[in-house]
Amino acid sequence: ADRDRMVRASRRLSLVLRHRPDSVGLELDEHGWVAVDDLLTRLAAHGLRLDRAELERIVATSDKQRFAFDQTGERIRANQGHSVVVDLGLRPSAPPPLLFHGTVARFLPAIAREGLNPGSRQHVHLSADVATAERVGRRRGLPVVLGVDSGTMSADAAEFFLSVNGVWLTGHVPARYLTLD
Ligand code: HQG
Repeated sequence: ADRDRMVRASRRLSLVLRHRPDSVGLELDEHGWVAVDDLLTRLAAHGLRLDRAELERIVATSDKQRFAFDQTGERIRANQGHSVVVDLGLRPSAPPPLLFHGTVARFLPAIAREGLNPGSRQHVHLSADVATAERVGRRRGLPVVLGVDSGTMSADAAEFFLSVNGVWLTGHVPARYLTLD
């Protein structure tokens, strides 16, 4: 029961810290941070009572390390996955030669035409290994894993960013760099 409550709270945090801070009357700063006190107050005002210790537990145990506190512990943000425009301050870094993207078959015709688009998020999300990409795809159905020739993309001047929780991010992947695994 407690676990369920923590999972539900974690989903709500993802929603608030990535997509809909306005849903509880919050604004993120330009780097995605929000004051912990404000967050807890606003969540409570919208029916989710969490204390600081519970929030720390969610941050520490999140399977994907979705959230991080700043150095003072006074602010919190999502590590990636935003649709709200924020500058996470990630520096471009050289990707491994091959990355993976997990999706489902129904998206393949559009992906073949347009390449991988970030959709409502700020970046296309890529995984360093097939197993992770399969998990991402499985959220939507039978997973299909695409290989991304990130080495060539990078040589062609595309920028890649590694989020602090190990997700590779890039703006767009043209179809010519994709292979069906
Ligand atoms: C697809 C989760 C049609 C794309 C995961 C994906 C990840 C296209 C969907 C993170 C397309 C977007 C992100 C095109 C891409 N035409 N469909 N041209 N280009 N797509 O959720 O990568 O649990 O925005 O294949 O683990 O699925 O939230 O991205 O299926 O790290 O922390 O459009 O979310 O993490 O879906 O997942 P999403 P995603 P969390």
